[in-house]
Amino acid sequence: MIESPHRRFNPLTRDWVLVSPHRARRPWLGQVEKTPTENLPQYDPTCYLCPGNERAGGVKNPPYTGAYIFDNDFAALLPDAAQVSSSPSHPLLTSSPERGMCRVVCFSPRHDLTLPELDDIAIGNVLTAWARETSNLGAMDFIRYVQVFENKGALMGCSNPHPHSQIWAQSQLPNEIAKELASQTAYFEEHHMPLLADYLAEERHRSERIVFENEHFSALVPFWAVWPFEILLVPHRPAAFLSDLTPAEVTALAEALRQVTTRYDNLFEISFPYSMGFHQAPSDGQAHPEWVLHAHFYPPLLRSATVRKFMVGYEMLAMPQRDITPESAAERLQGLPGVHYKLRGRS
Ligand code: H2U
Ligand code: ZN
Repeated sequence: MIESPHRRFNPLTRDWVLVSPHRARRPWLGQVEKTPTENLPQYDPTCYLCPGNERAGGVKNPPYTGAYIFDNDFAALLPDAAQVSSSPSHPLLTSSPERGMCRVVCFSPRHDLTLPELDDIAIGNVLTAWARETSNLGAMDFIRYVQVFENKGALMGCSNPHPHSQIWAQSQLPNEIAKELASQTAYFEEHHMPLLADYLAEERHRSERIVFENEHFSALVPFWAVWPFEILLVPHRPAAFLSDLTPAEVTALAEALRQVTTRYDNLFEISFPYSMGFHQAPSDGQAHPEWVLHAHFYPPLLRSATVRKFMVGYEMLAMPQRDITPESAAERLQGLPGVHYKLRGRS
């Protein structure tokens, strides 16, 4: 492992990251975050997402019992064909209409239970909802890509503590997907193997960045991780969509999600903030043998529950930079208990 400053290449996005391990212990007199509120009620009468409550748009939630899905009342994308602005065309002023739909998926009726506090059956139900929504939205003629994601914690801009995720389906490929499609396609054409299948085989062989593994999934801190405790979750059998997974693989993915989020919470013994999401293949009706379904976890915390990694000056103007190595982050996460700190002592 290199301990002096070096850069690492991300073959999925073709970006570089600067790694400066010697900088990990620099003094910190900067901003300190508030720790997340613990002990939320099981039901909050003022929550827009709890069963039976009225949402901000005026619709009342049913008394739901499992995962609950609804159209986002403040959707960023709309299904109707937009009018393009009539301003004079110029190659430096390019725009194009974007159509789409936004949905919200509540994980469960419980206001107080985050992913790692749900059992594998309940997490499996969320996975099934994500898979079904991806298939249904992706089958619409104007949809080309479906993004499933969760913003967790006030630090990540989550607007409501009731555990939920979002789905944005749209008519064109977003930037990150366009980059990942280009690199996975080029790799597949050259090597006749999916890029992520080859990468996973190498990581499993080396095992220094693996955080958790079961029969069907591996969670690892990628070699090119940008965020301090970033994780990539990859299936052992290349599959392009959540709906391609067998029931056994769905169960294994539920366990892997619970294990990753449990270790995150156990790291600083707080409800660990992050943005996570699944990158599935484009929903363009084509076969995607190059594409391997995967989840990215991007958590902002660095040293403690209250000191975050800021992606500011150099990161905004030049390139991402990290202090702790991906290997030391993986070692810490891998060594943490697989039982959530709030559930310890309970059977
Ligand atoms: P966050 O993941 O950013 O917290 O998003 C919650 C989403 O829920 C947000 O996109 C939607 C917001 O538009 N929402 C509703 O659709 N109805 C509501 O009554 C509240 C929030
Ligand atoms: Zn609630």
